[in-house]
Amino acid sequence: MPSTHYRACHLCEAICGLVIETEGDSIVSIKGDPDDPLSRGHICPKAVALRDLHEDPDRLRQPVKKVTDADGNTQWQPLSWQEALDETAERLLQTRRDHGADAVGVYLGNPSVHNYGMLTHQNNLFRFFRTKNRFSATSVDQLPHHLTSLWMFGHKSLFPIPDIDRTDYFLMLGANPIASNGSIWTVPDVRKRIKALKARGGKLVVIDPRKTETAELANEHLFIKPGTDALFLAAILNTLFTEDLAEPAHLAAYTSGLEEVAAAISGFTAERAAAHCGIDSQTIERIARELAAAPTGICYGRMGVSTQAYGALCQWLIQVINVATGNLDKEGGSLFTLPAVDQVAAIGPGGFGRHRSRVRGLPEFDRELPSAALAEEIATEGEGRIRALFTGAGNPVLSTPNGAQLEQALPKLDFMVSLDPYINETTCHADIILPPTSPMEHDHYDMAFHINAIRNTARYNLPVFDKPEDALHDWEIFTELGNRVAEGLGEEPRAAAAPHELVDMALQYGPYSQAQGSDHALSLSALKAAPSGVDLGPLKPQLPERLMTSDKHIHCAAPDALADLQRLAHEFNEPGADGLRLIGRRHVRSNNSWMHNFHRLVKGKPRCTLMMHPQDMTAHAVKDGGRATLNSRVGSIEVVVEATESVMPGVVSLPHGFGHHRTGIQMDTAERHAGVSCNDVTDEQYIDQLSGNAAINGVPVTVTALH
Ligand SMILES: Nc1nc2c(c(=O)[nH]1)N[C@H]1C(S)=C(S)[C@@H](COP(=O)(O)OP(=O)(O)OC[C@H]3O[C@@H](n4cnc5c(=O)[nH]c(N)nc54)[C@H](O)[C@@H]3O)O[C@H]1N2
Ligand SMILES: Nc1nc2c(c(=O)[nH]1)N[C@H]1C(S)=C(S)[C@@H](COP(=O)(O)OP(=O)(O)OC[C@H]3O[C@@H](n4cnc5c(=O)[nH]c(N)nc54)[C@H](O)[C@@H]3O)O[C@H]1N2
Ligand code: SF4
Ligand SMILES: [Mo]
Repeated sequence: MPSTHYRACHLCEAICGLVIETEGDSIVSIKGDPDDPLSRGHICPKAVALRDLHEDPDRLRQPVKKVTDADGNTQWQPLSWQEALDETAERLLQTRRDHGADAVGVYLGNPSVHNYGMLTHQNNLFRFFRTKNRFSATSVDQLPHHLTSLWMFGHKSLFPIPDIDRTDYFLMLGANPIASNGSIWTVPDVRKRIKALKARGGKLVVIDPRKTETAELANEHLFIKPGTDALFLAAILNTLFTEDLAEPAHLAAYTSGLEEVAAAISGFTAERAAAHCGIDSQTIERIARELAAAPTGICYGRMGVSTQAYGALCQWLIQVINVATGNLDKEGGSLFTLPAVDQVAAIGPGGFGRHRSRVRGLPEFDRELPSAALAEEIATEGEGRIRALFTGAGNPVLSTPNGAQLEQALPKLDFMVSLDPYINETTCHADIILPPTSPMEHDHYDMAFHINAIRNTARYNLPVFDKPEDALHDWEIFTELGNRVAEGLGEEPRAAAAPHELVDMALQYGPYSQAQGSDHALSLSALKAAPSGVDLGPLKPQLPERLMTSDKHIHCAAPDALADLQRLAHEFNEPGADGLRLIGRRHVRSNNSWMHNFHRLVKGKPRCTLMMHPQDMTAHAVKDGGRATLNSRVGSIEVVVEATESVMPGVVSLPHGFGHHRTGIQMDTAERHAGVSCNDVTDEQYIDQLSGNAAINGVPVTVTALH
């Protein structure tokens, strides 16, 4: 019997609504849901891969344990859930008993934020392991955004969201939403929205070392030398101050510290920036003036300015610019959201530097240490060394800097368990793999990304298929493990409400609840009755009430950021070194490391190429399509070079998430499109020294032709 299901896609931050047709156990079609008030029918090529993921024969359906036979051959042996959970809990407990809580390490990857049961239930297990050694994809990604929000707005998740549909001027740095579909900016169908911005006479300016798909659409694209954005942004801000263009307007009454910032950046002139950025001083000043003159404007930066040596400084400067131009909390500027399940109200604000990593002394953020320090915390002997590791929904061997070093460290563990559907580059090192149900087999409410969305909406969807017998959801695995650990410690297990019950409660007391006097009267049953989602309206100004600082002020003069300006001044006192810099690249048919096992997403021209400017190719004697080694302080990989003028001279670009040639993985299609891992040359020591975030962009590299 054919039937129709509704579901939001959880693969990326755009959270597009989908209509899924099934027939029996099969998915017949996946289409965009025109009635979704946020995505309005938009869909990208990855959505149909949800079917491939569900049907993938390589996706584990049962726990497996690594066993080694007498000849030293390893094999994966199927286990019952009972056996797998008992053994996992016992091994984790044993490590805790013998070596203390810090001996248990945790790494959680990106999909753990897209899977609401993982968010609501992970603490059913982790509350027993109050380890300092927690890591996640945050510190190879958006950590600087959290830090800036904590400093300025009082909460790590209070992100200003670009109001693209109503703006006049959009200055975008280090983001490629046409490929990524937006990040810390849930903006389905961004292409149409950029076109509409231009059609109404608005302007998009893109600052990027590569002329990306987004830059192609922009009114203006400017190449920038990787890692110099902080100079560019400081010069924009300085121009606003020196030319008397800074006008916080409505924000003035509850903004503090702008004068201090103005004084601190007074030496960062456009001339000084121009000497390093590759953008001339007149252009920098012109952009500052245009932004100030526009009735409404946005300054926004993403991965390219977050995962670089001045990530936190860049994100802080961006938000100070939004304040100084009076564009924060204004329609057509950047606004805070008010999601139906409000994370800002529900979770703590976060904190920074309350403890440091054992080996390198890197600061924690929100009780997590920088992932660039994971390998050394496993490999370096001594008290507090990580001896057992739990990974969930992550692939740090491919996704964290110097992944090869981590790969060598993992076998030193006494025990490793991975909560993951695949045997991939990371999980192949585990002793036990616990595979959850497929996304089609559990319900979905997006807990994380409504907070970043350009419109307030809410959507709950039931599972497309029933849960198979003898399968567990991610949240059930956390609960089952937690219960066993509780028993081992002689504690009472917690009664665990299901994720949907928690969401129901949050909705019924949230900002759109009857209890709060909202006409929307949201509850789970209200959302079940509207499977394409409920529209809660456009973003609205909410300051100062929405601020979480104790005095309800925006704090511009963050002491750590002001201090970091010295590092910037110091580094760029000298002319920069000339060598090549490596940057990353995303493609709409890929998603980090785990979308390469689906034929329809990987077919066609190989995408794992090193883009290089023809000028640099001549200088390095490499040819289009030729082979070369890409070398850095930490390693060398063999690459195929692709000639293009879309990268600026001095810059090479390689996508991440490839490198599926490693032995021991069981992902058939990915192995046949293996590529190389960019993170075998990114450097775990090359970080944003302020935040500890990985600097995977702007890495100094050399290229040597192979003939
Ligand atoms: N050089 C370079 N490195 C980068 C980046 C870059 O741009 N350049 N980008 C960085 C960024 S932004 C990020 S977010 C990280 C991502 O880093 P990671 O999160 O570590 O890596 P992913 O490739 O997203 O791996 C996701 C894993 O989750 C599993 N998985 C998928 N869905 C589920 C689920 O529902 N439940 C469970 N239990 N498992 C699931 C997949 O099988 C896969 O093993 O990579 C970072 N690394
Ligand atoms: N198709 C697809 N979509 C995705 C993902 C994916 O892997 N594939 N991953 C998802 C995830 S986890 C994330 S975090 C988001 C990321 O979303 P985005 O940040 O929008 O995507 P990126 O392609 O990483 O864009 C970073 C840009 O920064 C540029 N850049 C590099 N170095 C510098 C620099 O020093 N200065 C400046 N100004 N620019 C620089 C790069 O050329 C690139 O164009 O995408 C999400 N969506
Ligand atoms: S843009 Fe993102 S959320 Fe939308 S269909 Fe593609 S992968 Fe899914
Ligand atoms: Mo990410």
